[in-house]
Amino acid sequence: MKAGFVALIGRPNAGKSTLLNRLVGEKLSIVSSRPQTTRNRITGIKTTPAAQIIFVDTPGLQPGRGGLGQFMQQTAERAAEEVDTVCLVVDGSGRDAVDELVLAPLARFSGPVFCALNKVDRVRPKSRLLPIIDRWRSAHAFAEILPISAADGTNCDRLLTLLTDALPEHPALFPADATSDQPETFYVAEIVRERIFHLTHQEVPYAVAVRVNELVEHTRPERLDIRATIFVEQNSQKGIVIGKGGAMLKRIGTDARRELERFFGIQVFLGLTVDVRRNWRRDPQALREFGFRLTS
Ligand SMILES: Nc1nc2c(ncn2[C@@H]2O[C@H](COP(=O)(O)OP(=O)(O)OP(=O)(O)O)[C@@H](O)[C@H]2O)c(=O)[nH]1
Ligand SMILES: [Mg+2]
Repeated sequence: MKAGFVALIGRPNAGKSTLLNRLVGEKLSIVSSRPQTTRNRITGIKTTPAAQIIFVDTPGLQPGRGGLGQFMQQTAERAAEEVDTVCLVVDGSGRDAVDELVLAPLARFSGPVFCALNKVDRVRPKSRLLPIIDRWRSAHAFAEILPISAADGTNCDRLLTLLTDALPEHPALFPADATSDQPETFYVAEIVRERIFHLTHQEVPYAVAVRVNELVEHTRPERLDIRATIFVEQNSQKGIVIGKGGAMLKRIGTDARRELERFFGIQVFLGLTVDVRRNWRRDPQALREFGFRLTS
């Protein structure tokens, strides 16, 4: 049996979370078309008869500004220190620069590093990939550089095989049916946040934090009762998240509830309220309260 940890690191928006979901086969990490969607270390566990791989999704590597930005940067850098293998995820459609921000954590890492050139479904003709592969090959001694598409699955099975082969011989670290080690409350907060990323614009999604206040499972009839608060930084943002006559909040709630019902497989009641916490992204106490604290 092989078992171990694989960190997915890379620039914001490269497709790390999409790839984690693809490799695990379940949607565990939220995705949006905007950079800096992921804020925490998120695990996704894939167990096969011969191996258990714990994928670690991370915030995009980016110079961190403010308390939250620094937390995100440190989270990404630390993830690359405490794993067996690193998989660098690059936007292979050409936009990601080959720079120190990405190369420095790789240089510090002593284990094998793979490079997944993602989004190749967007690259035509495929010969356009060759100079990009060359650039990355000369930047670091990767164990392998593989063009993939996390969106359509191209080469993802191959990547899974390569990453599995690189793991140490070890018994499983988690039960065979585990898919992550995040608490349910974290998952719920993330799904609400993802809906806000999809439905609001500009600064609003970045100014949002979601805290689950209550999550109770009822039997007969089976139902999950969830109460959560959406925190924003300013009154104007509160107005946007609530919307005219409460229309936006209702839409966020309905969309999130549908997804949570799919995930948990039971009926869900989701009660959402919106509150202002001024400048929470720079407030150490609020950051702790919203779960942005380094654990190691
Ligand atoms: N065409 C195409 N789009 C992709 C692919 N993988 C991801 N995307 C899209 O790229 C965007 C960013 O994807 P994410 O998975 O959120 O990227 P990320 O690296 O986790 O981003 P951060 O969490 O912000 O660091 C989303 O709109 C995805 O749908 C791919 O293989 N092909
Ligand atoms: Mg992400």
